[in-house]
Order: sequence, then C-alpha cells, then structure tokens
Amino acid sequence: MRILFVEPPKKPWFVMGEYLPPPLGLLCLAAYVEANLPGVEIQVMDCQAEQAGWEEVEHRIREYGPDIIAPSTVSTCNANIVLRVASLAKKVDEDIVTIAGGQHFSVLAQTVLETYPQLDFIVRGEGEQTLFELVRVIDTSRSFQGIDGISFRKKGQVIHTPNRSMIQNLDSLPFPGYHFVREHMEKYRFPAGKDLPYALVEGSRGCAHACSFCGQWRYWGRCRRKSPERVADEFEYLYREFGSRFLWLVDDFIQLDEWMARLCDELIDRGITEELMWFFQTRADEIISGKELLPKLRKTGLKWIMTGLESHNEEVLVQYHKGIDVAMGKNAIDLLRENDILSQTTAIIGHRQESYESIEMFREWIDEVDPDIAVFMTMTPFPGTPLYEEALKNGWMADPRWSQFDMVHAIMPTEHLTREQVQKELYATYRNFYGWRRRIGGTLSINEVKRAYYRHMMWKGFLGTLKGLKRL
Ligand code: B12
Ligand code: SF4
Repeated sequence: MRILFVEPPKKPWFVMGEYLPPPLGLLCLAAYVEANLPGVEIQVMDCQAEQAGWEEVEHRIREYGPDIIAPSTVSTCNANIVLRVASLAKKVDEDIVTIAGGQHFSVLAQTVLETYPQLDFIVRGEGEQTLFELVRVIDTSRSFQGIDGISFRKKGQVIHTPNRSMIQNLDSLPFPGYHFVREHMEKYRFPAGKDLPYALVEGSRGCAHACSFCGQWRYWGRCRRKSPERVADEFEYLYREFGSRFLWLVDDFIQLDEWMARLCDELIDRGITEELMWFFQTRADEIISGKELLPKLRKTGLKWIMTGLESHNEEVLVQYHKGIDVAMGKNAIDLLRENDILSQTTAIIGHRQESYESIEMFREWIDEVDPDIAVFMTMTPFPGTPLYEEALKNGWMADPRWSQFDMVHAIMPTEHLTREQVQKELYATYRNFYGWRRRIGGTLSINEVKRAYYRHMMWKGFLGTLKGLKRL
C-alpha cells in the first residue's frame, strides 16, 4: 500500500513576500499513518519546495504508483487545486483512491461529493485517526460505514458517517513527519523575517472565542493543548535535527499564562534560545493580561507577534464577537514595542456597514495605532463560519469563486460600497499605510527584525506587488 501526500502547486500569499513554509498538516497525517501502519509506504511531494508544476505532479503519480492520493488544502482558496490533483490521479489510474480533508471540504462535504466525481472520500475534522482507519480499511475490508468522520459516495448517494470525537491528549500524537521532507528542510525559509531555516510547530488546537468571521472554533472546538514539555521537545528536535532557527507556533489561541511561562523555562533550560527566533499570533487581551511575561518571551527569542485588531469601531468589534475593544489594540501594540517585539496586526475592511467615511476613519486609526506591520484583509465568508451562513442567507456573496477566497479579493459588497469599491479601498489602504515615510522608517528601524522585514519587502516584492495590485 502506497500513499502520496501532495502539497500542490500554489501561488504564495503575496502579503508576506516570498516564503516557503513546510506543509505541517500533511506531515502530521503522514507521521500518524506511519506510526500506526508501519507497512504502508509514504511519500510527501511538496511542489513548492521541489518547484514542481502540474506536469511533475502527473509524472510523480505515474512513477510512484500510489494506491491513495491525499492533497493538502490549507484554505478555501486552494479547493480547486485539490480537485485538480484528484483529477490528475484519476487520469493516471482510475483505481487510485482520492481523499481530501480540512475545513473547507469538511463543511461542504455533501455538495463537493455530489459535484466532483474525481474525489472519493472526504475526511471531516481532525484528520489523524480518521485517515489511519480509512487507509486500513481501503487496504483490507473496504467496509467504510464503521469509520467515524468520513463522507463518501455509495450507489450514487452521499453518505456521512457520524462525527469523530477529538483526540483529547495531543501529546499522544507522533511528532510531525519532518523526516518526509528532510531534503527540503534547508529550503523552508521566511526571508521577510531574517531568512533563517524555518519550520512550524503546533502547540494546541481550537479556540475559546467565537469570532463571526472565523471557523476555527467550530472546526477544532475549544482549546486542547500539548504539554509545554512536549512543545519544547518539538522545538528542540527541529532546532537540533534540522537546524531550524525560525519557528512559527501556529496555534489559533495562544494564552500568555503559566503554560507559556513553563514553555519559556523549558526552552531556556535546553539551551536553544541563543540562536532561536520564534513567532506566534495572539489576541490583544492576552498580550495585555500576560504583559509580565513579555520580557521573558523576548529573552527566549520571541521577536515577532501578530495580533488581529480587526476594526477601529467598537460596534463592529461587537458584531464580530471579537471580545476586545479598540483601546486594547493600541495598548497591546505599545506593549510589544516597549518589549522590542515586532508588532504585526491584521485588520478587516468590508463589514456590512462599511462606507468611504468609515474606511477613512479606519486608516486614521491604524496609522495612529502604528503597528510595525499591518496586513489588511477583505471580509471573507469562509464556509463553516457564522458569517458564511449569514452571507448565504442574504445573497451577499457576489463572487462565488473559491479561488478568490484569499482575503485579498473582495467577495461581498457592503450596504454602501460595491465589491469593486471594497477591492479598490483595500489597495488604497495598503498604499496609504505603507507610504514612503513608513517604508524608509522601517528600513532604518532599530528593531532588527523590522529592518529585515522592510528591506526584504521593499526591495524584493512588496512594492512590485503593490503596483501589481492596481491591475488585479
Ligand atoms: C500554517 C498556515 C498557513 C501556511 C500554510 C503552510 C502549509 N503549506 O501548510 C501559509 C502561511 C502558507 C498560509 C497561508 C494562508 N492561509 Co493559512 N493558516 C495556517 C495555520 C496558522 C496553521 C495550519 C496548520 O498547519 N495547522 C495544523 C494542522 C495539523 O492542521 P490542518 O492543516 O488543519 O490539518 C488537519 C485537519 O484539518 C485535517 N486535514 C487537513 N488537510 C487534510 C487533507 C487530507 C487529505 C486529510 C485526510 C486531512 C486533512 O487533518 C490535519 C490533522 O488533523 C492555520 C490556522 C490553524 N491554526 O490551523 C491558517 C489557516 C488555515 N489559513 C487560513 C487562510 C485564510 C490563509 C490564506 C488564504 C491567507 C491568510 N490569512 O493567511 C493563505 C492562503 C495562501 C495559499 N496560497 O495557500 C485560514 C483558512 C480559512 C479557510 N477556510 O479558508 C486558517 C484556518 C486561519 C484562520 N484562522 O482563518 N497559512
Ligand atoms: S479569530 Fe482568533 S480569537 Fe477569534 S475565534 Fe478565530 S482563532 Fe479564536
């Protein structure tokens, strides 16, 4: 039995410049199958790292001859690419079993399986145990009904087995299978940071909040955490075994609490903080309540934090169920600056009541908050979010192409602006924020990471992309 996991050819998300992250989700799945079904042969094809296009994908399928093909989705905007991998597999050999997973396919399992015959199975929700059982059954009995968490077709009908319960002890999972991409580990880079060998670590799954535009809390449930010791083990493994020096802790809900203090102690005790740089995203309220921990985090190499501030308008924050207020945003950014931690914010334009006036106020606000880096996104109704349900009910989705759901393309109009106007305002907001003063200030900043980021973004990509944005 052979499985080919494929990270398909994708366009990078331009906002971060050129970067190459490892396909963590696939590596978690591959490691779990390997640990539980040692007889199964596994390959992970990372098209980004291999600089492989669609011809190479087809070639690899022919050459390797997998029984199962499992592509990675990451986000809704990649859904069509996943289906293309499945089509290629079927073109090469009808008998190859094609499996998709992740949030997008989990939520839309019924429609997808009704519409796309090239896809045989959808693994809904947390993937490890379900995929392992599915692989075992494909190899043996082919009686799928008893596997929780899958959707498939049987005699023309789409069958959904009951949801699978989540893995309670995340420490029981094997380490992500970085060895499957060993030959690429040198290539995984995030040049907009400090161009250090780069890897991802997952410390928890789920979130205790319930933002209306986000599906993570529904998909993963409330937060389950690995132990700090286990997370430090993964940091150390990547640091020593693969030379990774820039680590992204990808969790959705990072808390600056006792757990985090223990993780810092573990990293210090293991003597790996001297050369380490790491990054996470967390909420403004966490930065404020955990401010005592910031110096310690900085000491361990935590040099960059991203926080979603979303809006300048209190009412909109309430509408989003964000659970923070406007003042907290500025407070959090100031705290990061005081601690010499690069501050990156995300903020959204295009909420239902958005108008030219409100966007003008938004721009003034973000200038005043003055994060080191700001990422602006269009309000995007991802399947699985309360916003998606509302948008569907009210017919707001003016652009239904999944490929456009990348938070850069405007999907919905507002009560006062057309979709095209929202789009133009996004570009204008970028140009406004990254005016020449901020760009020059960034390249000369005393913060080393900020300097590196601006130098990279300004000369390698971002300026060009901003010009390109006018044409999009
Ligand atoms: C790392 C990451 C990235 C990396 C991806 C690196 C890579 N190649 O994998 C980068 C930086 C490239 C990225 C980009 C984007 N991302 Co991103 N990203 C994440 C992040 C932080 C972690 C993903 C991860 O590795 N999780 C851990 C693994 C274990 O979970 P997983 O991937 O979901 O996989 C598990 C299950 O879902 C399932 N599964 C998933 N896929 C499959 C496939 C098969 C075959 C099977 C059987 C099972 C299965 O099994 C896995 C194990 O349980 C998530 C947030 C999060 N914490 O999950 C956002 C997230 C996935 N990104 C998101 C978005 C929107 C994007 C962008 C569009 C823009 C943006 N704002 O970042 C771009 C898309 C660019 C592109 N062209 O792909 C959204 C997706 C929402 C949606 N429904 O579309 C998320 C959920 C963030 C959020 N809170 O909204 N991202
Ligand atoms: S946006 Fe962040 S805080 Fe809000 S529900 Fe999603 S993961 Fe949690």
